[in-house]
Amino acid sequence: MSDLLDVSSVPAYVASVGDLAARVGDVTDVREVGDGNLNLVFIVRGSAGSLVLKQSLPYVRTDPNWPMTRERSSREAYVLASHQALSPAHVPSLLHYDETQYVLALEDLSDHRVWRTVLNTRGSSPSEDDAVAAAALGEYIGAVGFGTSVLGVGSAAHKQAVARAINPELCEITEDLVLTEPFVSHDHNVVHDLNVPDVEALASDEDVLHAAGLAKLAFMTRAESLLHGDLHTGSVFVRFGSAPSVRVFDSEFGFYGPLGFDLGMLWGNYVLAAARAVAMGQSPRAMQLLGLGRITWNAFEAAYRERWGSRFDPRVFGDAFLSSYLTQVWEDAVTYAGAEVARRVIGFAKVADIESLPESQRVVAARVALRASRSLITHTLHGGTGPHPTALTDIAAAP
Ligand code: SR1
Ligand code: MG
Repeated sequence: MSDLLDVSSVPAYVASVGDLAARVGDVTDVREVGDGNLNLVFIVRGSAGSLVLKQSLPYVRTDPNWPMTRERSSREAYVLASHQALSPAHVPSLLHYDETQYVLALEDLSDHRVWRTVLNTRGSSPSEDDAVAAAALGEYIGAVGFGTSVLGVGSAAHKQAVARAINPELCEITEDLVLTEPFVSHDHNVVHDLNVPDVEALASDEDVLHAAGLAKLAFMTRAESLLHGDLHTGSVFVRFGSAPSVRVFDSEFGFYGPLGFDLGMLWGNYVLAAARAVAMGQSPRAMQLLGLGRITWNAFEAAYRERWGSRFDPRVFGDAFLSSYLTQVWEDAVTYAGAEVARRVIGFAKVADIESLPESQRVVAARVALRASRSLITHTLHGGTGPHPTALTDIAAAP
C-alpha cells in the first residue's frame, strides 16, 4: 500500500503525530500546493494553527519515469536543522521529521511569497525590498558557510559532518543538469529555433567546456561547507513591509561543497531576472537586479568576517589566507552563476523568468542570458580579463 499522502489522508496523519496534532488542533483545511520538480507539499490549517507537510515521492514529480531516492527527505531535515542552528532567522522551523514516511513538518510561511514570483511580477521600477532580500541571503550564506566549515568547527567534527551529509543521488542531478548537459548534446536540452545559434555559440566555445569541467570537479570533490545546494530565487520565501522576513527552503540538494556554489546559484538567478527585464525593455530594473549580486556578496563577506575571529587554527589560517579564500569563493561563484544561467535556459529545469514571457521577448531574454552565461563561465579561466557585457562588470570583477 502506498504511504503517499493526499488531501484526504492528511488529517489522520496529523492526528497520529502528537506534536503536530497539538499545533494544528482540528484540521479544517488541507491544500496540496507543490509546484516544484520533486515533492508533495500540503498546507494544513486547523482550529489551533497551521503547518506544512512535505513528502518526497519515489520519482521526479515532473517526470514519473525518473526514479529518485526518498532519502533526500532525511538529508533535507539534516541540512535544515544544521542551518537553523546557525542562521535561525533565515530558514523555516523544522517541526518534525518522519523517517518512515519521508515527511517533513515545517513552519507554515503562507504569509510569505516565493521571491521568483515577486521578482517576475514587479513593475519596471527598481525596488528596495529586493535589496533587503539579497542582503539577508548573503548573511545566511556567510553564517552557514563559516559555521559548517572546517574553519568553524575544526577538523574532526568537519570530517564527521561531511560523512553524515553525503547526498550522492541529488548531487548527481546537479552534476548532470547544471554542470554537464547544458554544454553538450542531450535530450533534456530544448530551446526555441531562434535560440539554436545562441546555444551553439556557447557549446562550441572550448573554454566553456574547460571551465565547466573544472567547476564540476570542484563541485564533486571540494567539501568546504554544508551548502543549501539549490539556492535559486524559487527556493526563497519573502515577506516585505514592516516585518520583513527572508527564508530559504527546499534544502534537499544540500551537501558539503564549494562555498561559491550557493552564491553562484543565486547570482545566476539575478542574471535570469535581469535578462527578463532587458527583454521587457526595463533597463533600470535590469541594472538593479544585477546589482543584487554585489549586495549579496557584501552581506556574505561581512557575515563571514564577523565570525573569522573564532576560526580553527589561526596559526595557519591568517588574514592573507582569508583574502585569498574569499577571492576563490568569488571566482567559483562567477563560474557557477554562468552554469546556472545556461541550464535554466537550455536544460531540463527551466524558469518562469524566461518561460512566462511572450515568444518574441522569450527569444531575446534567452539570447541575453546565454551571452551572459558564456561570459560568466569563462571569466575566471580568462584571468578575469575576458569580455563581458557592461551590466555584468560588477559580478565579474574580483572583490
Ligand atoms: C530532477 S530535479 C530538477 C531540478 O529541480 C530542482 O529544483 C533542482 O534545481 C534540480 O536541478
Ligand atoms: Mg526545490
